[in-house]
Amino acid sequence: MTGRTAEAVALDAASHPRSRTAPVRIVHLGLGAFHRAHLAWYTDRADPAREWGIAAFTGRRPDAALVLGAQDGLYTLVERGPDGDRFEVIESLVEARDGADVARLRELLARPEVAIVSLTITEPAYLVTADGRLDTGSPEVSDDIARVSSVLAGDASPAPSTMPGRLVAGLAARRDADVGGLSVVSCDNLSRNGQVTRAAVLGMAEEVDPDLRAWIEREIAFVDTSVDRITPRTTDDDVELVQQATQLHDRSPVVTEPFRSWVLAGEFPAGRPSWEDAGAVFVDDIEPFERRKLWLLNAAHSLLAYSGIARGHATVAEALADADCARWVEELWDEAAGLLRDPALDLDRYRADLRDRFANARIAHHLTQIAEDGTAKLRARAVPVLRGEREAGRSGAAAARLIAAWMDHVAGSADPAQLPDARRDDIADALAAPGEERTVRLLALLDTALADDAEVVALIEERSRELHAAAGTEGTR
Ligand code: CS2
Repeated sequence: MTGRTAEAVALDAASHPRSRTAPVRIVHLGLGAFHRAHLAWYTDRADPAREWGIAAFTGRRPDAALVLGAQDGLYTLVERGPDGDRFEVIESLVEARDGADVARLRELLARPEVAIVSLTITEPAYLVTADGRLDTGSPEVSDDIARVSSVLAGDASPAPSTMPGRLVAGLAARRDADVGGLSVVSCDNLSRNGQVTRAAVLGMAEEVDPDLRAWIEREIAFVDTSVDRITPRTTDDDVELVQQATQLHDRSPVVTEPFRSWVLAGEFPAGRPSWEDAGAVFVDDIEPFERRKLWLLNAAHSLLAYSGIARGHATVAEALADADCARWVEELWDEAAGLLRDPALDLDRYRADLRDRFANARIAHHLTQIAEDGTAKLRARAVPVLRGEREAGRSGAAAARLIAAWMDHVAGSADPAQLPDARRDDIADALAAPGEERTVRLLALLDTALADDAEVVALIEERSRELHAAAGTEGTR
């Protein structure tokens, strides 16, 4: 490690003895930075008695388990405000595993004290169709149906590789152990994320064992949540900075903003940490909160990403400082606000906070990271606003601009077959179509009803011309 000072010692249980190591009661899928800045932070803060340990399984990056395992699950959370950094060692993560270790997942879920399975697996990993059913047409899903069936028949390998596959294999072990239900808590940016998880899991269970499906329907609670904390990927510079500041050599710190929010709706039949002590809010109806978050924060992020990259910007703060991008964000927020009528949402305040959060230039939130997985993200962030506007008899021009910016972004890719998007092959096929047909086919990846509407297609093409005129570039579509 470059610049490692002589005094720095490795961060682990020896250099940072915990008052007590919590027993595993939460199993998490998707060991990324966001989880470590969010649910793991809330749990650490809400559970001073150390009764709720998290065993986390990796998703896209299996090496994260090795790095964190070597540190006994400990890591530094850097809270980066506009004026400075705060460092804190998080203790709630007590086990880190490769996501492919489904045998360990099954072992843990069969324990009565395990009460929660939480998820941060990214939007496309739910593998549901636009109408909300398990996408059995996807090769990943059909391979996993076969794999889960063999796990249920007693064959340990090959292990399932998808979330629905792994979770159903784990829940089958819990049913067989007869230790009662638990809660599944999705923490991804999807509308009704708990219900989407439920559909994916029930769909998989139905394919492999209809009795298991009935058991899951009876015993497992799927909790809807709205999650928020801006957390870019960790860089080598962050590792260096933590070492300089703490004299601890932490190979996997997480940098996040001071702001955090977590709204949950659902049941916890086997118990939960008192997350409300750390500021989480439990509500009966998640919808207004999730809409505010997805349509204001996340939609603006995607707009800044696609329009900002096209205009040569690298980070959210840089794009927001561009007067055109900032105006487009405000117009998008005006449309979303017109669809969010509940005064309790306090949208003026929410928007003011977002402007400050996005402008925090000390958080280098890279637009290329936000630009990933556009199809799954825009389905939740742009489509409902555009549909809502059309249903209200308005044009939806600002939401259409966001979709146009995404289309221009994918059309500008040197090799669409390499795009960081689960639907890259379909995008590449759509881009091969000529003229307007291209717009229709790209739009159909987001929403088929909108793609059938000639006025919407024309509106998106007009917005694309406007984006190019503003950037002084030629359209490629
Ligand atoms: C971002 C989110 O990458 C993205 O798509 O919009 O990760 C965003 O930073 C979080 O939802 C903030 O809570």
